[in-house]
Amino acid sequence: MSKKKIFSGVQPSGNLHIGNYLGAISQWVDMQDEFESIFCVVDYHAITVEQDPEELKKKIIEIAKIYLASGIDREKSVIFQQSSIQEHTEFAWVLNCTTARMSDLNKMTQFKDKSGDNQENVSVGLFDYPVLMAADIILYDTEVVPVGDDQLQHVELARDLARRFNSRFGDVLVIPEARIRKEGARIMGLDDPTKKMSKSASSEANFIALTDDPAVAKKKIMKATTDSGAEVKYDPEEKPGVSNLLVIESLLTKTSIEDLEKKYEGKMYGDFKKGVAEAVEKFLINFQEKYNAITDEEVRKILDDGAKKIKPIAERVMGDVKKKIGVR
Ligand code: AQP
Repeated sequence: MSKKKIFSGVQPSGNLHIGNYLGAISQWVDMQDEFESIFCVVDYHAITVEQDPEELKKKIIEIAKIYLASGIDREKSVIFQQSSIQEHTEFAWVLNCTTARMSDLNKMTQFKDKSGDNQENVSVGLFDYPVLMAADIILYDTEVVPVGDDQLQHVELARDLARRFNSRFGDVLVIPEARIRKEGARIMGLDDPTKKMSKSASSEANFIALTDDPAVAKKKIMKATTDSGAEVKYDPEEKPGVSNLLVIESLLTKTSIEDLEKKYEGKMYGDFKKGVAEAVEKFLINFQEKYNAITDEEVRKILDDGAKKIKPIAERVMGDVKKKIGVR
């Protein structure tokens, strides 16, 4: 039996954080044996907000290095850069015209969050981003999309657009579904555990970047907002700060939350944070050792080889789409 196909990606913008790693990338690593895996550096998503061109170029390489240092194996999985395959934007245009509606995009909570009070002045691309994401996914006959839970609404839209296309033009597109982690699907901000950890957060105290100096990261954990009371107990409603730190340590050390609660029984928050900080420090030292061992040249070749390998799938699906809509 052939393996099911997964597709996912990260934008080369801002500093990738342990939320991106625990919610998305580490899940991909665990899935790459069971699935035929495609992982994309989604650079055309990054330009929905202003980017410095030189910085963007560096970030694209950085993201691919992060995939590799996290354990994505180039022999098992394809890694490539979105803009290398023109069918992504071509397909997004077709979906824009044939299946996506203004009412779909008006519902997107991420657009509301990212545009804030400035909706009239943000780029059209930021509004249309979920359609490009749908094109990215559907273009490779993707069946499963492993993401953090902030992307669930966008994957649902991809499902709807594929279904609508099929019902109007005939069955040609595969309908994808999201795969969300049970724990870690939403790592919260260290400075405010009621909101998700975010690369575009206004304060660096919000996140642990994968490129943070381990000593600095340790301090960020020690300063993380905790809750009233003294018990180290997993209770996201009553104790969002403590619960978030428990999830981080649990996933980084592959220890159950229950075992961690036992480890910290009768201990103070200070001891607990020290334990989490040490786990984060150890993880970062190990991760960065692997990251620093990869050269830019190696990464460029991996991205280019990856694009060559999967271009035929994109061409076939886009060819079918063109025939169905009558342009070919
Ligand atoms: N806090 C999080 N917890 C768990 N998963 C998360 N992801 C993002 N934040 C968390 C997941 O990381 C993947 C890549 O995200 P992206 O590059 O598309 O960026 P994003 O979803 O817009 O979130 P970011 O990284 O925090 O950026 P900003 O600040 O721009 O919103 C996705 O699978 C996402 O779910």
